[in-house]
Amino acid sequence: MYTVIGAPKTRAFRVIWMLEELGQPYTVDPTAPRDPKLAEINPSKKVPVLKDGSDYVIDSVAIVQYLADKHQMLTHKAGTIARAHQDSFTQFCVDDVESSLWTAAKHTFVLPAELRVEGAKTACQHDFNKAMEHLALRLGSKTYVMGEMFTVPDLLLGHCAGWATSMNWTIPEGNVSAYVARVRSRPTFARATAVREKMA
Ligand SMILES: N[C@@H](CCC(=O)N[C@@H](CS)C(=O)NCC(=O)O)C(=O)O
Repeated sequence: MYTVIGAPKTRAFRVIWMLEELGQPYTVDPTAPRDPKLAEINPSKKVPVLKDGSDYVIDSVAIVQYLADKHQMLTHKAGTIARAHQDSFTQFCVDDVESSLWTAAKHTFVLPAELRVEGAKTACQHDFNKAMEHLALRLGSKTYVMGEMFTVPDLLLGHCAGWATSMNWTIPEGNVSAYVARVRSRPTFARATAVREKMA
C-alpha cells in the first residue's frame, strides 16, 4: 500500500492519477506544502512525497517514473531509444511547460509580495505559448506523444494543461487541444479528480 503525502490540489494529483492508472492501492495524507512535519522527509518541505514501505521518494516526476518502472506500465524500458524519446518529452514538460506555470504562480501567490516582479507572468505566458507551438509540432497527428501508448509525459502534460487553464492560459485549438481533451478524458483522470474533490 502506497501513501501519497500532499494535498491533492498540488502536484500530488499527478501521483494519485498515476496510481489510478496502475490500479494500485493507496491512501492520501493531505499534508499542505511547507507543513513543518515535512522537514524530516524533505528539507524543502515541498509535496508530493511517496511513502513506499519504509522509504520516501520526493519529486512528482521522479515518483511517477519510479512507479511506471516498478510496475512496467506507462513507460518504455530504460536503455531503449523509445525511452530516450519518452524522457525527452518528460524534460520538455518540466523545462518548457511546467517552469512557465510555476514561475508565474510564484510571482502571483507563492513568493513574498515584495519579491514578486510585475510583468513576470506575461513573460511566462509568452514562454508557455512558445512551448505549445513546439508541442503541436512534436505531437503532429499522434494519439499520445509516444504514439499509441499513453506514457508518463502524457500524464504530466495533461496535468499541466489543467493548471494552465485554471490560470486562463489558452491551449491552442487543433491537435494540441484534441490531445489534451483525449488525455484528460481517461477514466483514471476522472477517478483521481473525484479523490481531489472529496478532499478539497
Ligand atoms: N519539482 C517538485 C516541485 C514540488 C513543489 O514545488 N510542490 C509545491 C506544491 S505543488 C510545493 O510544495 N511548494 C511549496 C514551496 O514552494 O515552498 C515536484 O514536482 O514534486
